[in-house]
Amino acid sequence: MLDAFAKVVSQADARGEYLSASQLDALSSMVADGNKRMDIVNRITSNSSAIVANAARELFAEQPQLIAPGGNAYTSRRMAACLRDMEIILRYITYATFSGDASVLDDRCLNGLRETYQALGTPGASVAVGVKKMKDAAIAIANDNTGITRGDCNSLISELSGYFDKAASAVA
Ligand code: PEB
Repeated sequence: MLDAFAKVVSQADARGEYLSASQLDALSSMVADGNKRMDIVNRITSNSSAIVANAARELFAEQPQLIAPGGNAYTSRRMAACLRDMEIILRYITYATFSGDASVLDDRCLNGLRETYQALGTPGASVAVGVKKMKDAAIAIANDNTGITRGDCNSLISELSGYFDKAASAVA
């Protein structure tokens, strides 16, 4: 598990070189945008229950077979497992966003997840739809500039969006 700083250090060390100017520039802009990054993580974290519940509700409205008798989220036990899975994925996305690096998401959440769903008979494509719905909600919350001065969050939003895309394509 790496963060953006440890990643660059390990890459430089593997080549036996000092940190390059472009690496320092990239990290320097990460530091400069640090408050925005923390704000995004904080907003998603404090709205996580609503993000998960709304995404699941929309998923089940679009794919009612999941909650019909025999469906993959039918019975409270499976419904609870499904909501829990979405919560886990969102939580690891907040860790990756905080770290500025996908490795925590990859190593501790996505690695082997497709195979797990195949073994369970859980439809990964439906999980991916749920992740996409969490993405839309999280981006709207992260981008909400009500009551604050609008700054440039484009690169942070595209980084965030990349973590959701990575999670969705890891299971679809
Ligand atoms: C991954 N999910 C499930 C299981 C595991 C995971 C390991 C089996 C063990 C259990 O039931 O607890 N666990 C989860 C995860 C990590 C982890 C992401 C990462 C660290 O440790 N059912 C649906 C939807 C979808 C869903 C499409 C969006 O209809 C999920 C939610 N996951 C789902 C369901 C089960 C499950 C288990 C329903 C239970 C499957 C079953 O027992 O039939």
